[in-house]
This record gives sequence, structure tokens and C-alpha cells, in this order.
Amino acid sequence: PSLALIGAPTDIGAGHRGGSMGPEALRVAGLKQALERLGYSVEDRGNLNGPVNPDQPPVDGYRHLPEVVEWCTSVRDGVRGILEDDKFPILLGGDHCLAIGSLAGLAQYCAARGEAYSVLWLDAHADYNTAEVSPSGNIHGMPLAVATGHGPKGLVDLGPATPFLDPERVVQIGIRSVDAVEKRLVVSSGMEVHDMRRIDENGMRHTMEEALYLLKGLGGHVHVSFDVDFLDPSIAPGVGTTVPGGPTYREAQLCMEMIHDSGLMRSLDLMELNPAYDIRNATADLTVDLVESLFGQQILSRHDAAL
Ligand code: DIR
Ligand code: MN
Ligand code: MN
Ligand code: MN
Repeated sequence: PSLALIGAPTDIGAGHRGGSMGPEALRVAGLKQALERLGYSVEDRGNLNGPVNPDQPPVDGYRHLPEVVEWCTSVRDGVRGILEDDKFPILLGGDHCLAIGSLAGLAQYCAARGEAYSVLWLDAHADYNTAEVSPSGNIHGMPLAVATGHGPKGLVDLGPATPFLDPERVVQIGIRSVDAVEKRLVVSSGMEVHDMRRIDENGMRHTMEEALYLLKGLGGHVHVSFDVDFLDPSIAPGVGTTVPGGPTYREAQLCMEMIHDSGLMRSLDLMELNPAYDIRNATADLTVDLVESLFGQQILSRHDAAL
């Protein structure tokens, strides 16, 4: 199918400033041209608009809640619009709170067609905090809790119903930073969490085989939400919240190649890239490199993209 890029240039949900420059860094790294080289037609819909970051402390456990609601509403409508045009949406973040918007847009689209959807969440963090347990109040640490129904009015009701994501349809890969109380919520959530311990023990290959087998069995649309801090900081310094011990370059490439080969992916978020922390745009370049694998680039044969 044809692909459509849409940028959400904001760091409204993060604790560090600079993620707002992520969409442009991905463009500078040649994301559109790389996908075109793989044979896709790619439309760049430009950037969404939203409120500036007021840089305020949390109120009632949330930083910038009204602004996050505004941004996520426009991301929801932008992503749903791309799906309704029968195109594959690629959201360029922006911090990971915006995934609330892309999941809500996808949920609306799928609900209108009686389809189900599942989520493959590539991240160092579980992103399952609530205001009550979050140590920061930053909403980028909360998107999966919100989508599964645990969060503030204004966000939990962005989809076709509350909740708008079934935790049994969430598979996480790469997790290695979960806050103290968040752990309990994650363990009882019903999400399938492949943390780094499991990747160490079973390897990326078996981890992805299990993850993709589960997603295939669940059926429906599969959304991939890629938080760039999933990657080891030695190869991906350009994020606000690095956590040591992430997937290596080879492990990340294999992960992306296996997602591609499964043929399951129908939409994508590229989140948390922060050029203010990057080194000569290397993390944006790496992200584009990994996206090429996600869309079918292989070392030798390049069989026709299954998408
Ligand atoms: C931490 C950091 N768990 C928090 N979260 C994320 O503030 O809730 N960093 N997602 O990227
Ligand atoms: Mn993260
Ligand atoms: Mn995240
Ligand atoms: Mn490349």
C-alpha cells in the first residue's frame, strides 16, 4: 500500500525538552526517500499543530494534561484520516504520550469496521503509570495505562469506547525500566511483557517468534509503537530517557526484519527521538536504517514487500 507520514512536533508529555524536533530530524535523515527506494509510494502530510509546551510542574499528578489532550486529539484525527484514505500511517513523534492519539484513531477506524487490533510496543519502559503511581507526572510514561482505561477523563475517552485497547492484545519487547508501583500494575495488567531478562535468556529470535505467533493468533490489525529508547544507548543516544542494557544493533535489526517477514504490521509510531541529545543526527539515521528493515530491506534478496 502507500504510506503517509504525519509529524507531531511536541515534547508535551516528556520530562526533557527536544522531542519536538523529532519529526524534522527523521525527515533530514531521509525517511521518505528510504521508503521510496524500497518501492513504496510515500506522502508526507507535514506536521500537526498544537499548543506550545508551557513547561509547568504536574497538577493533580499530570504534567500538561490539557495540552496533551489537545495534541492527542489532533494525532487521533490525523492517523484515522490516513487509515480512512487506505494508507499506512507512520506517526513521527514527538514524545510517547502521542501514542494515546494514534491508538485512539486506530481504535475508531477498527471499531467502525468491526475489526480488532493489537499492539507491539518496543520500549525500554512499560509506559503503564497512572497519576497515583507515576514518579514524574509525565504522561509519556502512561499511554498504555490510558488506552486500557486507567487515566484521566479527556484521555481515556478519546477512542470509540473506554477502554479502547485490550491489554491482552499488547505485546511489549525490550522492557528494562519499570517504576516501583508500576510493576504491580504491569504484572496484573494481562499484557505480554518480553523484558530484557527474557531476551537475554531466549535470544531476540525466539522472543520475536513468540511475540509474533501470539499476535498472529489474535488476528486483526497490528500496530507497532517504536519508542527509540528501546535501543541500547550506545547506539541510540538521541533520546531523553536512556536506559542501559537495550537491544544491540544486530538484535534490533533482527527484530525489525522479523516484524516485516510476519506481514502483520498495518501502522507505525516512531517516538521519543530527541535531537537535542543526539550526536550529528546518528539516532535519526539509525531509526531510518531500522525502518528500512521494518519495510522489507534485506541484506541479500529483497523479496517483494509483503505489506
Ligand atoms: C518513567 C519514564 N517511567 C515515567 N518513562 C518513560 O516518568 O513514568 N520514558 N516512558 O521514556
Ligand atoms: Mn521509553
Ligand atoms: Mn515509551
Ligand atoms: Mn540503510
